[in-house]
Amino acid sequence: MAMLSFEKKYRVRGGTLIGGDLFDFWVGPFYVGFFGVTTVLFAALGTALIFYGASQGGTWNPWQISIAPPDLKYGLGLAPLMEGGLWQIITVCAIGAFSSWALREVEICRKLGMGYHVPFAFSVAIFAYVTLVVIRPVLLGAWGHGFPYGIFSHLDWVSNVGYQYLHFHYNPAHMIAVTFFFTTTMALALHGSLILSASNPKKGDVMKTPEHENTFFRDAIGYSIGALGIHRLGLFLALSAGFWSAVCIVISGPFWTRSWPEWWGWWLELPIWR
Ligand code: UQ2
Repeated sequence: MAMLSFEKKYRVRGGTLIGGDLFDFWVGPFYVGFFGVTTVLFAALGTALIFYGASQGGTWNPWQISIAPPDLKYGLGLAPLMEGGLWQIITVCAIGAFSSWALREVEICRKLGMGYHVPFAFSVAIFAYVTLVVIRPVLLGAWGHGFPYGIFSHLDWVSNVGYQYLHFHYNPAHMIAVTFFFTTTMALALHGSLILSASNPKKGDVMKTPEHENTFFRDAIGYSIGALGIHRLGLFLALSAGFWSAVCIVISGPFWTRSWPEWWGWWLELPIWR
């Protein structure tokens, strides 16, 4: 495995969050670390439990395998293993593995003297998942409000919860989240195409410069956000998409129990129409 010369300089001990030198080494290209070990342990246990649950579920069809959360009657208590207990342990393993991975990213950032933007971004994705399987179920008073771990079963869950609010697209936070998802794809399409247009010349030609990139957008729309700016914008758009997704589901139930179209009653009841 080729190692860049600067990597040798940074592949030194220190910068860990916990345990000092414990597991502070590399295996091949991979940094291990305390949180690398906890990631592997949580992921291995969680995966083994998913396979065990699948073996008890009556099908090995990958589309149909599903590990369901407990019945609502168990509230926020522990459920028997085969009645949602497996789902509860798998959820703990998933959160343990995701958080460990984020903290391992933090340790790598510290070793390299970099900003924490990558673990921060990943944390927003973890936050969206935790909102679905912990925060909202706790606010509603039962683990049974979490979603089942299965390919089609989780799609059915999304569809059913959507219809429970009659028309989920009228959820204002869902509207904001969708707008951020679409804007993210537009920003990445603009950025990816701009970079390739400047940096992937025909054979024999030389690469264009960042000045060409700026000039393209100044000529086209009178404004260029800049090479650093587009990445700040992209991070903001993507994190906002995840954040508003979490908001749109956590308000559904805990803070708004009627249909989402009805929420817009405030608009129809404005005194200006009277
Ligand atoms: C840009 C720039 C880049 C880019 C892109 C732009 C040189 C290499 C894509 C253009 C982006 C603009 C004008 C912002 C668009 C706004 C939204 C909300 C999508 O100027 O600098 O760097 O990649």
